[in-house]
Amino acid sequence: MVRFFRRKKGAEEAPEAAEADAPEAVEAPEADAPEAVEAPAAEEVPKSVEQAVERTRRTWFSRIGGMFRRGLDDELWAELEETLIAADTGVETTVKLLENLKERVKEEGIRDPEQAQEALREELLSILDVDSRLGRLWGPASADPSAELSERSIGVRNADRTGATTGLRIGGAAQDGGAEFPKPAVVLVVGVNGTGKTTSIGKLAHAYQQEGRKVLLAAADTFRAAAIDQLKQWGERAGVDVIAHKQGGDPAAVVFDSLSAAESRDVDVLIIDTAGRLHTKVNLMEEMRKVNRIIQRKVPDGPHEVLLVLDATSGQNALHQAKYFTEALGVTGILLAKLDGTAKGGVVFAICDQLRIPVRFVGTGEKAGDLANFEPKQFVDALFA
Ligand SMILES: Nc1nc2c(ncn2[C@@H]2O[C@H](COP(=O)(O)OP(=O)(O)OP(=O)(O)O)[C@@H](O)[C@H]2O)c(=O)[nH]1
Ligand SMILES: [Mg+2]
Repeated sequence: MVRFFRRKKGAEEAPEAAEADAPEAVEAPEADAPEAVEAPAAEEVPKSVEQAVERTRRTWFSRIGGMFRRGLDDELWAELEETLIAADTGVETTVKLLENLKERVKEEGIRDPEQAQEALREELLSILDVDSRLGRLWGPASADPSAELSERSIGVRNADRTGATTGLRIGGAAQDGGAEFPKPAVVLVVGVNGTGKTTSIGKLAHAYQQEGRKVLLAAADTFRAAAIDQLKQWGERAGVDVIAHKQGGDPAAVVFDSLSAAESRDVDVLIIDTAGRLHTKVNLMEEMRKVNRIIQRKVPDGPHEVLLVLDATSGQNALHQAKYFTEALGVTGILLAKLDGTAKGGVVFAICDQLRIPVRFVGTGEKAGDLANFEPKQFVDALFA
């Protein structure tokens, strides 16, 4: 699937002064003044998921067909195990997967290599089938009536969310009228340092902006001045405002200000960037919980999504990080960044199997358009293409 981006609408707003109701003992937010900036390289063709998993396919999965053709014996199972683990599928997940597969081959009396390989694809797909209705923005837009019911019960829209211009399903596409899109929708983005949080926020901001949603970004990663500048740059490129304080400021105060600004500026989507590490005396999880509390004080049903950004190139480490964030913060979705940068895309199976949290997006490059929804079938097909 190749998606094209159109040039963004030239609807940049004059920045406003920061809100007056900031808590005391907080520095006045800096004026965040995106000037008229050139549109991002919007005509570039974004990298597709197929391109992003090409290395994983070529390095590992392309061998699998040959293995099956040599016969369904112990050697096959051993080779498969080795290959899947090498592709970062994780020992636990791989062992479970192969046990299920062997059992199926036995029970169904499968002798045909092609049929056996098809069974492997099905088993891989079933691992990715995380039936999760977590979060308010990115849940499945299913035609299944039972899904419709449970979605309604937690207040999630069940409309077609395909973006009008980006092709991304990011919730509340303009053509839906957005009746049940929470306003402002609050997305809290978390993850350890360097995973791709700020870049991914830039991509999401760009996508929402393309759909005609008014976006505001909050620079609650106050750990490094460069982090604030980086978010501002993405804000400029996407043509959206950024609320920022100075380096070393209280992240919760930035969040507080951004929530006030979101209200007064009639913002549709507020996306909050957070630090992946802090000065040693502050516990990162405590800080994140505090940010969460501030959000809930102003937006009782928020944050509507807690997006954990994982780095696909960090393999099984990504999983350890994920566990620690999900336990502390109630993560509702995962964005797997840098899928294009690894030959070990099998990590997606380990993540889905072990966390049972939906992977909503994958990062396929460093550009604004290099973001795709994660579609299990498309992903497995790309691995075996
Ligand atoms: N190839 C590729 N690179 C990416 C992707 N997403 C992010 N990056 C790169 O990864 C690096 C780190 O990204 P950041 O967005 O700064 O990561 P971060 O999590 O905000 O980092 P900290 O603010 O230090 O915690 C940058 O060089 C990005 O360009 C992706 O999907 N593909
Ligand atoms: Mg960052």
